Amino acid sequence: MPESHIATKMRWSRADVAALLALPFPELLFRAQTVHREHFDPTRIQISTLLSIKTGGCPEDCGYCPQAAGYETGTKAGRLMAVEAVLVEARAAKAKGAARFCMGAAWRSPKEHDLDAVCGMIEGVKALGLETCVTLGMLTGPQTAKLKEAGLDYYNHNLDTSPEYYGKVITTRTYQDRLDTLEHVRDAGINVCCGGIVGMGEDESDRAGLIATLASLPEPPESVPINALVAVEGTPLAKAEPIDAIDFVRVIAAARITMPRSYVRLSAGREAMTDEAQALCFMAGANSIFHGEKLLTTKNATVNHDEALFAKLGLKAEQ
Ligand code: SAM
Ligand code: DTB
Ligand code: SF4
Repeated sequence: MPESHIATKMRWSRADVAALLALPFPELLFRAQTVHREHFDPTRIQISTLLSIKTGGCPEDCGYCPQAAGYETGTKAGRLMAVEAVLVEARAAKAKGAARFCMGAAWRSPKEHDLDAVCGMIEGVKALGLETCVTLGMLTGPQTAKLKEAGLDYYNHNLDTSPEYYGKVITTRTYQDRLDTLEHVRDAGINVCCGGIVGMGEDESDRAGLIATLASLPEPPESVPINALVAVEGTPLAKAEPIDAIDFVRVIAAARITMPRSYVRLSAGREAMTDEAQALCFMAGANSIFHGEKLLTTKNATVNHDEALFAKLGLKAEQ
């Protein structure tokens, strides 16, 4: 199995990752912690805040998503927010300790005039001294160039699951579409934020396939969000069996070991997690979270709860 210190130049096969996921838990955690400490201070957590700048009414059919127009989820579709309203939220996020401000839009891909408006938001948020991230759906090469020019730091575009399981969850675009956008983002010199969702009925081999694909991209993503499905009533995945907490920690550990220099974000799903499960995620190498009462449309762990958890675990926000 590949050694961690040369892993950035390494290609990880699905079998390699499956072998990691199957390790005895103490062994897996020890390996993840060893790799984590080679590259990071394990007591520091990167803090990002999310804002939905354009909610609902999305033409895509992602089986997990409350914002897809085709599902009755009670999500109210809105228009793109005004720049000034976004900046009010960004200032509040900064005051609460966020270092990065992530803006999400429920689009298949952005229209040109919408992209121009988002560029204005990026410029405004950057001027506050925050890092910027946006997730807007599929992009062309010229669109990524425009975002780079506006000063965008990160683009979030998730592969979500293994290539094989993808078609069971989404039919309106392909895995290759996702990979193409990721290539445009990388070519434009924007940092890549790319991860997936677990707890969608996939098996362990699909989880291994997702992690192996992420780790074997030409460059691993700088930021790897691992989401536990937030099962929303009205979506096709509303009744999906929740992932076992230990299995979730295993996925975090595998992401850490295979992408040693990346930030691994314990992303959606924290609201439903115990403190103990979150603590294990941090011990397995997770070093980033979304902070704030809301993700895009669903509830996040509360700010008060996070403060208490960080104090209990001796964790500090990375500035
Ligand atoms: N529309 C754009 C796209 O899909 O690329 C950007 C916004 S979309 C909501 C961003 C990501 O949120 C998705 O790729 C998915 O990984 C994650 N996501 C959406 N709904 C989720 C849910 N119910 N639970 C966990 N993650 C979810
Ligand atoms: C990511 O990987 N997770 C975030 C962010 N990137 C955009 C989104 C989570 C969304 C959870 C469901 C919701 O709140 O609508
Ligand atoms: Fe649309 Fe993104 Fe939700 Fe898919 S995940 S339905 S593309 S908002």
